[in-house]
Amino acid sequence: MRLRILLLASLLVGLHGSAASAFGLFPELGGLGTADTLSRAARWSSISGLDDGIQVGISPGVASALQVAGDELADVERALVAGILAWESPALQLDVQLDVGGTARGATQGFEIDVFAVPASDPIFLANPGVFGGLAVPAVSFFDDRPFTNGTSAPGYAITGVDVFFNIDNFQLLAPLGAPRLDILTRIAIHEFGHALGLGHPNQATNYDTNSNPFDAMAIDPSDPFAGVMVSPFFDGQTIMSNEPCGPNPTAPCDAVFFTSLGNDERGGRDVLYPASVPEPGTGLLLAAGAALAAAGGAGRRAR
Ligand SMILES: [Ca+2]
Ligand SMILES: [Ca+2]
Ligand SMILES: [Ca+2]
Ligand SMILES: [Zn+2]
Repeated sequence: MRLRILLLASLLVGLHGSAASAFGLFPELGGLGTADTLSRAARWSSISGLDDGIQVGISPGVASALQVAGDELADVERALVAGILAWESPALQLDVQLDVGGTARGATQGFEIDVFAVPASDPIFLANPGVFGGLAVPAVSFFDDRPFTNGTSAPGYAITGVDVFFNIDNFQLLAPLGAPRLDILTRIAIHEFGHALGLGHPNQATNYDTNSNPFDAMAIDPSDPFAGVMVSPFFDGQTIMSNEPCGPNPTAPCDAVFFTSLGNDERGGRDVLYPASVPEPGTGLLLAAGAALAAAGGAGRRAR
């Protein structure tokens, strides 16, 4: 049992994608000031297919490959898709198809984002030995005139395709956890799709914020999304985009691995990269629903 807990702990450490922050950027750019870095940073754009949403193809059998004995397949599918759709905003729509033909390995082949589940022995995991749960491999290209989601444009990188891989063997290590492991699947899906949308690890990449408090909501002006955003050494180590949510050497899972919705860091990073010109509908309702759950003493696990 102790060995399993240690293996599980190492899985929780290794939630990260390939090279890859508040929020960070992925891939990181060097040698530019903050404003130029944020403006040029890789993101999806209408020039690379964002105008009709990002088509996400989940390869046949992915959810069943991530199914651990005791899980209902429908619950695994729901947990996976929920982690992907968690990123949606009026400016960022994801069109997810489960068990669909036409996915292809190669970041620019297949759907705009393809999702695969492969064993630990797959070359993609052998080539990235520090990675345990999942990995995002993006392709990016530079465009002289790359549109933002607020209708303005500037030179910069656009993400043109991504492959996301889950490690089948390591998901089996979650078996001792029981049903809450589905929350871990959702968290890992949010994390990897954060990379697929252009976000890095705030605990490793340069961390950006609008102030020195890593826990508050970032107020982003959609018409001027980089205004007031600065480099900050203060990050929230438990944020979903952190790859050490339980610290560098955890011996047991901490609450942060069960987070199943965006925190302030993720929302801030998303809204800087994908400024939405209209307020997000339903936010007030969601907050009210969250408060009601917390008041009921129920699923307060992700209320932050
Ligand atoms: Ca598209
Ligand atoms: Ca692909
Ligand atoms: Ca802040
Ligand atoms: Zn990562």
